[in-house]
Amino acid sequence: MQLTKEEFKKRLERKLDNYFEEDVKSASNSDLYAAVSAIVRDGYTPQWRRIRIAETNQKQKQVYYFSIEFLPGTLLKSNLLNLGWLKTVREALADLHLDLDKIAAAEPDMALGNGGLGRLAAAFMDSLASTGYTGNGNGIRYKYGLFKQKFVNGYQKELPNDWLKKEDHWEVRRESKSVLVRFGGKVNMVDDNGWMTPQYEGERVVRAVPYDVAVVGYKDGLTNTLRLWDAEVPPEEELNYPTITDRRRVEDLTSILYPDDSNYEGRLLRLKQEYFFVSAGLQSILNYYTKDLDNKDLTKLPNYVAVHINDTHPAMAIAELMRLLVDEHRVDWDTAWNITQKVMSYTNHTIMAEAMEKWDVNMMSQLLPRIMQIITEIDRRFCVGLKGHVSDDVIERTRIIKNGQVQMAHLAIIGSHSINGVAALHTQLLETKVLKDFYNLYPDRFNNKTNGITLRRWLQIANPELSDLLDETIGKNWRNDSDEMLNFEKYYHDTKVLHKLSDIKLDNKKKLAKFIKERTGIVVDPTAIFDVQVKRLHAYKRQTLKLLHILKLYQDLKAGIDHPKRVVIFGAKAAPSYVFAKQVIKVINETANMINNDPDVNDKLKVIFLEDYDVSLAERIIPAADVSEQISTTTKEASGTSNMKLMANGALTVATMDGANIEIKDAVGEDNIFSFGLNKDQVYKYYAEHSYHPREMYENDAVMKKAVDALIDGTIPNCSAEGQALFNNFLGDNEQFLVLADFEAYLRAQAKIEQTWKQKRLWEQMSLVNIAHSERFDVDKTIERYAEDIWHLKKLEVEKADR
Ligand code: F58
Repeated sequence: MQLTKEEFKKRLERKLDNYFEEDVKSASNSDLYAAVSAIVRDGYTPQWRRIRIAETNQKQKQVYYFSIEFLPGTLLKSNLLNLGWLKTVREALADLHLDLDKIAAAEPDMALGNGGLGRLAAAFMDSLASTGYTGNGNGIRYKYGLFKQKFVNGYQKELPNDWLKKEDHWEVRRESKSVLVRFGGKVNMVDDNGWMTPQYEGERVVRAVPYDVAVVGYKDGLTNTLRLWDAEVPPEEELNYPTITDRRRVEDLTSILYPDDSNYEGRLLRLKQEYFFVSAGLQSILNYYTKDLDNKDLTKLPNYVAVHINDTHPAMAIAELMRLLVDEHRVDWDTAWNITQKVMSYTNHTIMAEAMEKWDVNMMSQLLPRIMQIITEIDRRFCVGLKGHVSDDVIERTRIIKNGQVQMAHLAIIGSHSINGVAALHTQLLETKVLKDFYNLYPDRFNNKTNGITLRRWLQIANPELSDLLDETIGKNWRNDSDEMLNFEKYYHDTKVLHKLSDIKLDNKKKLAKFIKERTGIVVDPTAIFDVQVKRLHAYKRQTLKLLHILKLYQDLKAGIDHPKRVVIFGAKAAPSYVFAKQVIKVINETANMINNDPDVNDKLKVIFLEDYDVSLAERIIPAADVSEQISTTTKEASGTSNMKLMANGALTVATMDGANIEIKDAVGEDNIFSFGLNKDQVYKYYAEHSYHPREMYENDAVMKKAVDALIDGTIPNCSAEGQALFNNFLGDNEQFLVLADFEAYLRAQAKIEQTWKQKRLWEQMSLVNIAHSERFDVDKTIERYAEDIWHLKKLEVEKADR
């Protein structure tokens, strides 16, 4: 739908008047945000409805992406972009002396995720709609999103993220689509006309109410739905929840997002959350299938429905679908199992053992007695089916229930037709190491789907200047067809384009410098190397290695050894219960404080740890980065996605050959990336032979020793305990992340970065190559592969006028 500037201005005046009795001059940014988002909503609502009707009429297969996290960030600019209105609205507002960026900043981040996994789920939603596939998100409407991070005396403090305090302008409550979810009680199987049927006793019934968020596809795309469930007391059950505490317990179910990447607290609540959104989602799918599509034959379900399990958190979907089919729809077990396997597919996002979910059988039996029975039966049949075909050892290693625990990854694998990793190396490690037994059992189920990013958000929205340069050089069609970005490489020798590229970067760095000044009071030089590491704080991601590099640079500068100017920028949240990660934050903050206030260093080196890294902050930092730090211990980072975003914005990557870094190197070529460090075989050799002795390395390398000693010799003030903790960690023989083993190679890579930085033209050329090849990580390409290989979807045929 076209929108002219004049029409927009008229609508804006009307909305401001109706909603707030304000005009453009008197309205606050928050009022303006509400008014502009209302105009956007009016823009997509009719097509959202028409597309739902088209879906029902065409009865084409749909995917439902089940994820306990979705991390869309803010939606105003992305909805404007996708409607094709961004430029018009920006200009119309400018005519009125208003700034779209300031208005958009009034939108709270929808931070219903921790990191990469949640962000990927949001990118997939955007991409499904943009590529024309009917894809639905299914998740939880957390009242509190990922915590707000504050630094107090250098320590991370967590504050609640009350993102719904101001009403959310995108969600629509759909009470009529509510369903009931049952917890606890006892279950007795009774014979009902020859069908063993569960009878529940003393269970708690919770009402799941969906809030739908429109997912507006780019230009000619669809408008799909992200359905997030809230928990309420069912009106007909009020008497069973007589006290405020009883009611609060129900509301608590969807109160908080677990902020933990390493280990879980409040496990029972987490288990409840998992079952809650899985059961609600599947019930609403079956309601749609049997009622709206009027389909009574459930054996045909896989022709219409694909359910994707994003990591193991929704893996109970397998048992729940079995329950719904067998208990509620009276489908026999074998048929139901066949349907379930065809419907379900599963993505694994990590090989880290501690993140592999396991649930206590007792806990599950109490909370979900019927589900536990069903899982027990799946496990029994799995073992019986394998008996005699493979060794008993293999059966023991692969079965679902072991040592009183339910292994969720095993359930996900056994109940799905497809299992994928998120980068080539990660998938290879799943097949050959972590899930080797399963790969031997079901080789055809395994496949790789390397992650992607939405270039719409990370280039078009976050970096409009670079997007304009692409338009001017290669034409505008890259915005629809990312393959065309490869043509940018033709400008490798074009001095004018290279200069423009560096002007744009400098401009973005100036903006970030201004923001840093506002936020922290620290002045940074925009002509310095902006060296960026943004991701969750985790030992395997090795912010610690960066810290040691900073200490080494500092020591050099103090000793009069010169280096090009550098600003190191961190953004990272630590899980609240992750002690080591929080110690790292404290030491980095104290190191930053020391360096930033040391007149000897002058402004040769600055260290900036920005608080509260989230999608919005990422949009400010990433376009301004020169160097992208991707330095995880090889084999540990499944894929990484900030690596792709930074590359698309022309940052040069310093990388271990881990996750998708390998594919970045393949795309840009060895000369356009700074790769370093142990390879996977060397890492596994250390583990297998227990041959990692970091203390020897430390004793034999004076430079390393000096940097590491800074942690304990009083160099860094106010963090002796934390410094000591890091020191002990680095030198322990069982330090799994091999920080010191990569130290020297990392310094060499950094020295190369400094040399390259001095050759301005070469740097710009490398940057250009990285931008051009980021097309490889366009999420739309990733989605096409999922749609074709895993979900078997066709695009919805919708008249252009109906979109
Ligand atoms: C991330 N996982 C991977 N998990 O670490 C990263 O390499 C990958 O690029 C990304 O997934 C997308 O595939 C991740 O973000 C979580 O945050 C989980 C949240 C719930 C608890 C367990 C960790």
